[in-house]
Amino acid sequence: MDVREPVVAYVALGANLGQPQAALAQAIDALDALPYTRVTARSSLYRTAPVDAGGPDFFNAVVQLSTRLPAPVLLDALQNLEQAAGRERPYRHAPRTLDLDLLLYGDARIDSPRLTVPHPRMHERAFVLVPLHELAPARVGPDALAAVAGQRIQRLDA
Ligand code: A4P
Ligand code: MG
Repeated sequence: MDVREPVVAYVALGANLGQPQAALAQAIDALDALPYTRVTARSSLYRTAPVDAGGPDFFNAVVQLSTRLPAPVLLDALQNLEQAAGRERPYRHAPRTLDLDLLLYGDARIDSPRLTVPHPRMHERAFVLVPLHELAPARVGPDALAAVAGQRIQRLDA
């Protein structure tokens, strides 16, 4: 792999099956253990109403990474962690033991068949915008939070 400058990336974590809080905590540790990657900040943990999805409430959080991994390699790593957590994909938006979405990768705009960055649905979702705003208020537009204010989200820790 090329030696390259670290990039600041943001990853959204979500789970609503099994033991969601434990799954998120383990995933954050696993992200910090990835090669060429450090978790440099983590949001509070949130309990959220499912959006366009069924099943119980979700637990959601966002982490900030400093990584030298290229974005497609980082996506591979996220998908490997989802698999390791027992993720099954019976249908789109099915309840899940762990979902890891790459929200932002520096200022990159990526539109490939398997990777779109910024994440195409992040601006519709309080469960992404509220924790992202904690870590990177400048990356969340002033009207964005107001637009999702009707979605139920409860902060569980400070
Ligand atoms: N993919 C493309 N761009 C990206 C990206 N930036 N990050 C591709 C991650 N993956 C990306 O994802 C489908 C495909 O998206 C992948 O193969 C990847 O190549 P998936 O995780 O397999 O499927 P999914 O999660 O069921 O679908 P999708 O569209 O990713 O769903 P979302 O948008 O992740 O939404 N409600 C609450 N309260 N909390 C939640 O966390 N999550 C969802 C899932 C719905 N409702 C929710 C929550
Ligand atoms: Mg996903």
